[in-house]
Amino acid sequence: MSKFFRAAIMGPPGSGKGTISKRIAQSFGLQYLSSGHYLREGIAAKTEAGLLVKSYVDRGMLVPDHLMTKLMLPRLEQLSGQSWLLDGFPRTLTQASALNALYQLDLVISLNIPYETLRERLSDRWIHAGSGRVYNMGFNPPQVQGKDDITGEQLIQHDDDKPEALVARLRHYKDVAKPVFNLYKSQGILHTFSGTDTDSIWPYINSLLSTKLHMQPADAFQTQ
Ligand code: G5P
Repeated sequence: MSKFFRAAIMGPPGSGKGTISKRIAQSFGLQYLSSGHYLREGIAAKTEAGLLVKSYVDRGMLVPDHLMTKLMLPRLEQLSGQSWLLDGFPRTLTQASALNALYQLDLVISLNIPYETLRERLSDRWIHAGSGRVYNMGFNPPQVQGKDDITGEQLIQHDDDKPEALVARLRHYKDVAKPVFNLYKSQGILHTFSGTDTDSIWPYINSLLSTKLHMQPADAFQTQ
């Protein structure tokens, strides 16, 4: 195993990748990189690349592989000497192969959540655009309805959480995820967690990571 711990989390839209990644980052001190967050940053900045990305994200389509690798791989380069967790990248076999050529992952977490659960969660999801803080009107509602807890600013819904975009996102996810799972399964690093609620799945993920990280040498998280 490499000196630093490198992991990725995969799952369909609304499966809880973001929620669980934040818990992992907080509990285990990993750097956390979310592809969706970086894409939304580009969209908000209204750069040429951001507008191109928006045309895919709004339709629930995957952003082309060459744009994704260009977005994510340089960020990982900046984190050389640190342990990290990727949320939402890689999503296709091309992305996984590009990542694999540079880094050997230690662990891939896959979240397996029923469709009906995903649909309910996403239709109830609200976001603070500035920070990316995520709320769910049932699971983790804001203190004041429609307002961000920290800034008090108005919450919004993503265009790609609307029903038509959601169905397209789920279909694409299934098609492209299978060969990626096969790759990681063949490397013996894929761990799948199934269930309908994050709080029930979390103790199993927490326990797996505690075991994996405990096996690392004591200096595993020192910088180079
Ligand atoms: P993203 O941003 O990566 P998705 O579509 O993969 O987006 P999403 O929608 O952000 O994933 P998530 O991170 O899996 O979902 O889940 P989450 O945000 O933590 O939880 C979803 C909601 O459920 C939240 O409101 C949360 O509070 C709530 N929740 C969590 N657990 C529970 C629970 O137990 N119970 C209840 N009731 N609620 C719960 O990507 C966006 C787009 O960017 C592009 C694509 O176009 C993609 O569609 N993109 C890429 N394209 C190509 N390649 C890549 N690598 C790409 N990465 C992103």
